[in-house]
Amino acid sequence: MEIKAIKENYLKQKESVINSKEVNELRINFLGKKGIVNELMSKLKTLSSEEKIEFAKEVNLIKQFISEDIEQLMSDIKKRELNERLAKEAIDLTLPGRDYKSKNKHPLNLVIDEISEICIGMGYKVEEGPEVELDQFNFEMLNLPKDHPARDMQDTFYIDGRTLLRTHTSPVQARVMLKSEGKPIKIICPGKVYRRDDDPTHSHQFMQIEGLVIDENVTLADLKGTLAYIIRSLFGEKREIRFRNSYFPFTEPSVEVDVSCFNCDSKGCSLCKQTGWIEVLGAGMVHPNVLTMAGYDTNKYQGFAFGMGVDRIAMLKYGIDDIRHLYSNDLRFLNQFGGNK
Ligand code: FA5
Repeated sequence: MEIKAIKENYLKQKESVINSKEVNELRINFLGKKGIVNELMSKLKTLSSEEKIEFAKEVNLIKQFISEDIEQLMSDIKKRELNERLAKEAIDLTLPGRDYKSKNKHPLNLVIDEISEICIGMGYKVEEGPEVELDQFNFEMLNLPKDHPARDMQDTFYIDGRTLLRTHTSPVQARVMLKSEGKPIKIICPGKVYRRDDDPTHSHQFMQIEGLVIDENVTLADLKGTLAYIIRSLFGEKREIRFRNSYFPFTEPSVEVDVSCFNCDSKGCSLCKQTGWIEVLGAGMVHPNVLTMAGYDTNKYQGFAFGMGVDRIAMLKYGIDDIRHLYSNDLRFLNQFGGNK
């Protein structure tokens, strides 16, 4: 009789249950350790052994009925709750999208695109390399062994004893030479580089474009003609270039390249510091040690390489007086570059 009352009680309580939290409460109330069904068991000891068997059977039946029913109830309610949530979260496809304006290219990218186009027109391929570089490629394979004093020219940020933020794009030379297995190369490599520098014309992060040509019968005259063509395409047909002696461990001979001042037509002004010339890049003939380390036959092949500072070219081209403008993300500055070259 008591068991029948429990079932009725359960069915009555069930009617008012509306969410999964309340289903759980219902479960605990009837099937929990101290729940109504378990409490029935305490009556066992007052019964005779025959009654016990009959009573236990009925208790088990009601337990089974309630637990199956609660499981079904829980599953129905969860389904309903999920449907309600989905209906609430439905995306309104008629809402207007966010206005995303695609703006001008960054001046550094304008310069990289322009130089890349000029070089691709001369048959160069574009290669890239990692910014987190091994000492092996940034220095060793460029004829700068450990403890070489010329490493001081490019002080950098080390990640560990053998890994660093590359100080120039020249390590891409070494990587491409190894990959090319002794065959001719004609590439440019644009990318970010890092040094421990910080003043109006030197940033700790800046960009370079490397150029490398390896083939038979490559001479300094080819280097000069190539650079004159690039510089005139960038700064105008009237520009002259001049080579000055310089030193890079990975080229021999090495040169700094100046362009005749386009601001004053070489008469002397503040831009060229009254000299008539502006320095734009470093270059030279690839050092035989570099070729040999990368597996090239120096009796057959020679090469030239150059590395230009993209920031410097952008500053000259657009009359930017502080390199830090290029990295400050100030829209008043960036919006002045209308995407024109
Ligand atoms: C080099 O980095 C050589 N790897 C270039 C090279 C390549 C020579 C291949 C020979 C053959 P240098 O340290 O001079 O050279 O840097 C080249 C250019 O990067 C400079 O002319 C300058 O325009 C630019 N540059 C150097 N340091 C900075 C800096 N901190 N901020 C902005 N531009 C810089």
